[in-house]
Amino acid sequence: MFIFYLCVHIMLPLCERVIFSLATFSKPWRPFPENNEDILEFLNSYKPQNQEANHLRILFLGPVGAGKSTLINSIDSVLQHRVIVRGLTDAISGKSFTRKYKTYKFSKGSQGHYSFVCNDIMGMEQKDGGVHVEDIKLALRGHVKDDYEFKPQQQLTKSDERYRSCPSLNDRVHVLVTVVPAGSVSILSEEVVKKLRKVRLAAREMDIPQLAILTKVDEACPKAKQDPKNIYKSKYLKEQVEKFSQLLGFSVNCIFLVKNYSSEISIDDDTDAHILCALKQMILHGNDFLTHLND
Ligand SMILES: Nc1nc2c(ncn2[C@@H]2O[C@H](COP(=O)(O)OP(=O)(O)OP(=O)(O)O)[C@@H](O)[C@H]2O)c(=O)[nH]1
Ligand SMILES: [Mg+2]
Repeated sequence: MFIFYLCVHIMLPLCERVIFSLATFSKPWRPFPENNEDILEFLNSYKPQNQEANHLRILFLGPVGAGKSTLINSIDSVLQHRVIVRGLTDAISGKSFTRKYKTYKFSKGSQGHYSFVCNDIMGMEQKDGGVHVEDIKLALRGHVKDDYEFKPQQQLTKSDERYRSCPSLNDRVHVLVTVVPAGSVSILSEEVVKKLRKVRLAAREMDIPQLAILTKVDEACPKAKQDPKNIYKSKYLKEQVEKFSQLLGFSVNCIFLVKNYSSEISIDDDTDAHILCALKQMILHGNDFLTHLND
């Protein structure tokens, strides 16, 4: 009896899951991103169309260990054509490894910097742990200065030296990107989903465009690990995108699948392509926001 139960209720669903994670469409359900060089050229020449902004600011947010800091390192790696580890990442802590608010600029060598910056923030945890939702709202409005150390139980107050009273357009966030591991979509805790939803509504009030990145596609899908060209062929990953869309209300065309540079020592074109594709969309959405801000 016990063996029967084990087979029907545990082994069978497990086998189904493994088989499904290997299933692929014959053609990618989203076309493979355009030529990397074209996107790099676009990023190189990008300047915000709004004269009051010197750069476009992207904020990454998401649960602890989702790969936010690694994504920023991956963007830097694509732009510098070698694997870069600037933002510290962690595999084992279970608590947010990133504790301070930090802006990352990306070097163009002798030509200065790209006209977009990325902000890394403490991860979200259940209950009273992780970054405080009110602090994220303050960051969206530009009130949080760099190096502010988040305190999960207490939000940033106006009297704190790291509170910026009069943020300029440059200090504000122009595009918000929610980062979640592809394999964790179905197991996100109710509390983290609630927090993500609260921030999403606050960003909507401010008209800030929002995208989502599902990371760690290599861990979630063996076919994607085998070859990044399979990322948009995987049935399992497509299902995660759809589930995430339903969970938080992102439209499917605002969700991107990415494999970060987490264990590699050199970059490759196909992994770059997915990072570049997502980054270009962040810039386009953020630029629309900046352009129509005074309409
Ligand atoms: N296999 C794989 N591992 C990844 C990927 N992205 C990140 N990681 C690993 O996941 C772990 C956590 O990554 P972090 O970038 O520190 O995650 P985070 O969202 O910044 O986490 P906190 O700062 O703690 O909130 C690290 O060990 C990374 O190397 C990915 O796409 N694939
Ligand atoms: Mg981090």
